[in-house]
Amino acid sequence: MATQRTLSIIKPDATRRNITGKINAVIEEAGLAIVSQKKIYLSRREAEIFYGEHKERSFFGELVEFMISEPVVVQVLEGENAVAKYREVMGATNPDDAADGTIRKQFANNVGENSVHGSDSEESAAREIGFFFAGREIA
Ligand code: FUP
Repeated sequence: MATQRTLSIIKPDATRRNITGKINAVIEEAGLAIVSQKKIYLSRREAEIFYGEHKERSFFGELVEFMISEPVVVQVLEGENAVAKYREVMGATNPDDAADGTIRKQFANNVGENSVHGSDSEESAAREIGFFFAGREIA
């Protein structure tokens, strides 16, 4: 497996609870390196574009409000097979279905406030890293 990069977001439920360090510890213990990160407020427009694939879903409005309610930490993670690896480390979207030891099992409040985002494919990772880090050199 080749070294890959993936885009992670530590979401508002986690920044609000001051647990970004705990989540980063799980990421690093899993062997993924945090090669870049920044804490930012998403604009409404950015949140709507980022989750555009869900715009017809009933939860879209709530999801956008949530994502702009507090700062987020956007990160580029690197490691062997990083896209699939981070999906494993995050656990299932709904924390009730997430495996023990995963970030969502340990920290998520519910299916909406689920603490982290991770790209779902190499193509999404490239697009999402470009969305947040375009034009910047990444370590
Ligand atoms: P994931 O790839 O695991 O982040 O999950 P999805 O792309 O399916 O969903 C993206 C986000 O939409 C979730 F992180 C939270 C929100 N969502 C809900 O609020 N309710 C749902 O039933 C499904 C997703």
